[in-house]
Amino acid sequence: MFKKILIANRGEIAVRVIRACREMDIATVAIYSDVDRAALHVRKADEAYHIGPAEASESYLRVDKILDVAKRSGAEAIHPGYGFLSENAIFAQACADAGVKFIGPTPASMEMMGSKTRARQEMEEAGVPLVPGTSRGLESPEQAERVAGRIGYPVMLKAAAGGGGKGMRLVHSCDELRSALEATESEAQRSFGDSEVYVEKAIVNPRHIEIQILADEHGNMVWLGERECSVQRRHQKVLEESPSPIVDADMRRRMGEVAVRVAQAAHYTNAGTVEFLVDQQKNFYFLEMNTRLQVEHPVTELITGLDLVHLQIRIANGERLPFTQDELNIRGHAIECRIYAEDPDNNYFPSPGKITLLLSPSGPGIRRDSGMYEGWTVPIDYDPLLAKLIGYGTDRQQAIMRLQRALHEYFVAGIKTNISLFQRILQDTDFQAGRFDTGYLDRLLAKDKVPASEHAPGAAIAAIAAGLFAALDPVSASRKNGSTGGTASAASNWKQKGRSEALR
Ligand code: MV4
Repeated sequence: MFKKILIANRGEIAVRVIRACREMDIATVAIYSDVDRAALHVRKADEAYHIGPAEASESYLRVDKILDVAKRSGAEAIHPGYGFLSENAIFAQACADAGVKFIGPTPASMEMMGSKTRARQEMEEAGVPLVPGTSRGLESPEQAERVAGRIGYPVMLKAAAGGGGKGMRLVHSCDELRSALEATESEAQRSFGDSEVYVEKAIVNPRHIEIQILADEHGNMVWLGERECSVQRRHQKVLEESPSPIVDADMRRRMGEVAVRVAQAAHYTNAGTVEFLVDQQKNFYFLEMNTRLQVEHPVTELITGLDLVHLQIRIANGERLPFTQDELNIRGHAIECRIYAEDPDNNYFPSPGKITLLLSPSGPGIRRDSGMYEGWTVPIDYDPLLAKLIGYGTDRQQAIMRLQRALHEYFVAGIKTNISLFQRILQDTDFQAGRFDTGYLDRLLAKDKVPASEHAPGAAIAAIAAGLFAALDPVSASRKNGSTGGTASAASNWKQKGRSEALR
């Protein structure tokens, strides 16, 4: 087994990997930029190396600096986490060339899945269900019109080098097609340096459901159930759960078998995720494969009882999968909330700054993967994900109740977070009934919007003023409440004191 692993990442995922390494008696090496000197992953690792300024392009994306740290520290393997260099085939190849094991798939698998047209060609060959469309770049507007006419509007134009919602355009009719194609091509050229664009039939109000797979380096592969990821905003997932409320045992097995077929066609190794679009008739279509450990992997860990990071490391070490598909059981229900440093009252704009007070939830059925601590300053330079709060229960109802309780316990002061959004989602009747698709969250947020003309700030200001008065002058407030002092009010005085401290 490896004796030392470098974690080429930051934040909660770096902490997650460090935890697995500690359990496996593997030493850890952290890297950090200027603004991450005091970050949690740096404090938890055995060693830490400064690699440059805040800009990711000069630090967490610098292949040369990271491999230099691997050499200096004697790390034998690199875990890339998610984001940054995790899906970069050039980085994976550079690791191999430097004699450092990349904990993930081969550069060839990553390249195949990096090009969406290449992936479609290979998957078509393997008999994987695809959304009707082209598996090669469009060669002319006339060809685009022919294909779109044949598959029927609406259609989706997509950049071959895109993915995750980048470089996509919905086209409703033939009139829009030419200008949309030109716009998508020039945007693809600007964003990815590759103007290749293909077309697919647009699935209206789809669900986004993905299958976790694991593959060892001896040809063994398993699927680990699905994750329902439809609750998202602007292609940023907000809440994920497993099982999906709409997937039954038969659909799960069929999706799992297709996901394994995808992985086999890609000669895939290590952990990966196969994304599907699911239409209103529950037909599912291959969309793309993510060649990394994903943010939402904990929900799969909770319903399978596996540790995906341990398994990634063992697979990278050349070991065989320690179980077969038949030996796997899915039990219970897990839901993950992504806690972001964002301001719900300002269009979910990033909200960096110092965390002045932090009260964190725990207790039955709660897992928290966090990269923050009290006194730490959240930098503006990276993804605003602070923590993941995952609720687990014997069924969906219990997972929801436990999460609601834990969210109530969560208190983060000094910065804004999206914690209140989850209370809103979890109490929504459509969410509770499992009735949602990828448009759900936008619709929910639109419901909350009150026209400016209907704002009545006077009542809210009066209520806040009364609350402040009661908190800052507890003696007169408690006299008004008819309190006569003694032991009962001694307890409540502590509460009053806490409240007024929190208001300072
Ligand atoms: C689609 C689609 C409808 N039809 N493709 C967005 C992310 C990228 N991976 C693909 N995406 C979509 N592709 C066809 N042919 C709708 C989406 C889509 C979406 C997909 C997954 C999760 C959220 C989404 C939100 C809007 C659109």
